[in-house]
Amino acid sequence: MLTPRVAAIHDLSGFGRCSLTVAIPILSAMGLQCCPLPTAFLSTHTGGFEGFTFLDMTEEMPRVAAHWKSLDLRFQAIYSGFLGSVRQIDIVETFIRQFCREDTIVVVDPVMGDDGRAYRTYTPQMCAGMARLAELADVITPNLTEAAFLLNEPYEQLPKDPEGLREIVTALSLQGKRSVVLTGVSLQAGKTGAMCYDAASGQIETVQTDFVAHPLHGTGDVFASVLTGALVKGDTLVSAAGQAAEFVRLCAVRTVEQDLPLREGVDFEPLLGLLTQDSLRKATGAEKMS
Ligand code: PXL
Repeated sequence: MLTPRVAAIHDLSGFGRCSLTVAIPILSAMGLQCCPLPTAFLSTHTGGFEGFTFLDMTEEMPRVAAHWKSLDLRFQAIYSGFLGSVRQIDIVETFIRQFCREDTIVVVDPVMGDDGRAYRTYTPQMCAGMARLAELADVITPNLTEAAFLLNEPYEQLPKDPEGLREIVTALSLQGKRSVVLTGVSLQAGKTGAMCYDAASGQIETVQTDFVAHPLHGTGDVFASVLTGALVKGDTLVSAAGQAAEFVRLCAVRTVEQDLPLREGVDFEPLLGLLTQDSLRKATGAEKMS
């Protein structure tokens, strides 16, 4: 069997472990070929570092897509995240339309912000565009801040109770058209996880693991990368979310135990072997709650 391919459309931040520096090793460890289409090259990510450089790759992206098309490249998944400009939203939309085939899984991580605030380079126009782009997705992976942006509701007013959260994931599914994995959901003290609306079954299930620490940078990217890899390997949405939540928990534990600077991202590299050996798939330890 050919090694499945994932087109990964994210920024490349040289330091700080997020986006492509997370997606490439994780997808590779899971036995998948990651083909990066960088949206920007930054010296570091934008959360917690001053004076970062930012090289916008908008002009280059359609050229890369055109070359890949001329080579008739096919992807089993298209996985997008942090975008560098408003124009990139149209470019990624076109990319999805050009490369999406019957069996292609489109995962849009609508990266826009955290803790109720947009990231520094995200304008309201970009957030509106991100919502449009997310309409093309089979699966979206917003955190609660991004859910508020997608639904155009104030973050502070989002419900925190299980019934209210179920209404949010249902609304985000666009009448069951796409699957939703809402991250940062806690239904129990000391736990955190993700509420999943599976468009294939219409079911809502929540995976929970022990809460470790917040804020940890780049955990959304680690989560979405493991989730994407597991979906490409044929796992169900809930199983994929369970593996992703458990991997993030293990990375968070290592990071906190070593007292590492939080802005440097989670210490995931020593744990990549778990993904290669499929250990998390066999025993995720993630609890399922309906
Ligand atoms: O982890 C999300 C992310 C991705 N890429 C860049 C970021 C952030 C969050 O701050 O700054 C460049």
